[in-house]
Amino acid sequence: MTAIASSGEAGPVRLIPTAPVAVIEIDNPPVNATSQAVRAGLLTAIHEVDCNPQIEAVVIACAGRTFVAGADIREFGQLPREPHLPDVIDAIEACSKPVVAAIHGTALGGGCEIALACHARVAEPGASLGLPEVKLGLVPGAGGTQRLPRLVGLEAALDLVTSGRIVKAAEALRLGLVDRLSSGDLRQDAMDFARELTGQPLRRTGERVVTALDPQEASAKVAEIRRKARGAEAPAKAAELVLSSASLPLADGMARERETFLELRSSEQSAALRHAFFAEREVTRLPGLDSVEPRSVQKIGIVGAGTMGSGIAIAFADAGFDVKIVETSEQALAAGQARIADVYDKQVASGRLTAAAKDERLRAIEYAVGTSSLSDRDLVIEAVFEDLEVKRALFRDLDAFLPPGTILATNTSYLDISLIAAATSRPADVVGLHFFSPANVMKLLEVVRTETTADDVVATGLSLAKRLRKIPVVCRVCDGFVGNRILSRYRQQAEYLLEEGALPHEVDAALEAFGFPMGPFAVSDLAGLDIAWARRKRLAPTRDPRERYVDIADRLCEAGRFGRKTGAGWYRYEGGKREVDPFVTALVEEASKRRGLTRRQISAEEIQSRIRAAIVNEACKILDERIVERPLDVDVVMMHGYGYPAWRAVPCSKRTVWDCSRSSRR
Ligand code: 3H9
Repeated sequence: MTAIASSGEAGPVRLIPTAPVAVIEIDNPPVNATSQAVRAGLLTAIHEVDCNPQIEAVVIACAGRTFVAGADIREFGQLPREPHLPDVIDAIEACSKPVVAAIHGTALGGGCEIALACHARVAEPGASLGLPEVKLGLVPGAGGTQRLPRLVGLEAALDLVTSGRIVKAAEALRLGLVDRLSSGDLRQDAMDFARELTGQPLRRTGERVVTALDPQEASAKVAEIRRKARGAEAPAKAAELVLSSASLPLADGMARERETFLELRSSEQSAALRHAFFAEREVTRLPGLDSVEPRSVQKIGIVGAGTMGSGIAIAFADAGFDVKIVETSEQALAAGQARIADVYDKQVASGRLTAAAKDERLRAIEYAVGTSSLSDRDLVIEAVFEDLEVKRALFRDLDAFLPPGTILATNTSYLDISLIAAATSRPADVVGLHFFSPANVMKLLEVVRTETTADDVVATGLSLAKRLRKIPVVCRVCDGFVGNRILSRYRQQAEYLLEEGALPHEVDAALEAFGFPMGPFAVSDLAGLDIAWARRKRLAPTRDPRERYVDIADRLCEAGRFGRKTGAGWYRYEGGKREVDPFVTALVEEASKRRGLTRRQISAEEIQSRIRAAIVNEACKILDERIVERPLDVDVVMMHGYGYPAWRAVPCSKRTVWDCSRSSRR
């Protein structure tokens, strides 16, 4: 087998001209993105296939861990350079000989679009495919909105393109997105398929016809997609393009798609989402920790089987760890066990988990009364009552019998971890692992280091996060760490707005329109008002009397309104539906009177900019105090812990800081 280079010997694409079926191999680590060199190489290789009479068919395959994972996102800030991907992809589809895609890893964005233009697709069973461009504030820009519906129909294409959902090979096969799954040797299977296709009419996706949706149904779908996007503009634009595939010839549909892609590529929303994409990856690399080996951790001990402890146990069991959870009594243990079983039962009922997988996860979790059975654990994490002395006593107890090197982690949300570490003889082995509720769902993990935490313990926190498929942010100790500290300022500002004239539903509506999934008062009702109330009562004696303190939440709690679980909080819930409650309106108006404030109409814009300014202000203080190393750490916390809309310029981006300082001068 001879290999000739298509774009210079060192190029990322080479044609392996085996006869009668050749292979075009893309080798552009880490993810075979379609950089300019890849596009140029592909175009040359396809021309060579067309011209070489000995080649009857060709397979496009990739070296390394994945098929093409998309266009090179790093090039998006620059002027587009020829050859453009749509032209390369058109050339693939127009090839006079069968072209088969051999897909392993992920075929995403431009990679999926290459596969769509091939005349057939074979995928490894573990492969996945999708058009995630909307997650970058874009629409597919190389035919995805036009060819996908031609292959899988409008309904499925609308779902995939507007959500950016990635499908596994089995679903792709069911949808018609791939033709075959490989039985073992992917390249050989693809070559065999290509050979079968020689001499037959070419299966060009772009020549297929799309059945249109009923116009009313189509516009209802676009309206629903726009509503769900809560201000992000790409999904609805993608939907319109997909729908146009039923009426426009391929070339016209592609031209419209390209125009929209280029317009969105230079939008602020896409710039913000690209910042988020790279921030999520950069956040896992902490300066100074690159060469530090994490400790080996497989056996996890969890103290406390309440809501947090149970969620943490599920997160570890889901990631294949060996978990042991302990409680102080059989009764508390049984309650925890029931809570865990209930989460898995719901997952099975909704089809997200098979019964066999549930049994396997349940088997991974052991239950015991008392801490002494934790002596074989590599890491023990406490999720007990939020009280410093309770936690210090527990760590003193654990320190007495756990072998040297066992990591002691605390899931505290606010307490000073240095004081907890000081209760042990191994402060270097103590770290905060702050999960967010529900711990098995939320992506964010704050890894909190004290002045004495060893580097390899911090590195272990980062590596655990990766195994748990969470996004870690390393920070130092302060009240509430990054997320809860910012949240308390955000809540405080929301309460000031109540005293000055807004009502809870107006604040919530303004922030939901800004892009948060829920406003702060609706979130409080969901989480329950009682825990924060208990904390406020604990802190009351040390609160600065000069601080502006809004007591509406205290009065709600005094009235027994702890949120959804009691049927009332900031709202009332009849039949589970959130409703504005005149009782709360009266309480808010009384609070304004007590403060001596004349209530005024506050616009949604003012609500949004004041809340945003409160967030940015606290973020700047956090950076100033070196609680985190970089602005992107704060951005990641806000996006993944608090639903800050990533398509907005995130809190620490230059754009947001500038906007906030401008609006505060108005
Ligand atoms: C598109 O295709 C537009 C087209 O429709 C039209 C064009 C005209 N570009 O995530 P990882 C880097 S839009 C550049 O840690 P994993 C990433 O930054 C694109 N770089 O690995 C990281 O670098 P570093 C549509 C990229 O195994 C390294 O690769 N495609 C790109 O956890 C490893 O990444 C997407 O949106 C890229 N496209 O996950 C897919 N992708 O080591 C985006 C990755 O320096 N990518 N890098 O930090 C992903 O979803 C994941 O990276 C993937 C691998 C699932 C592929």
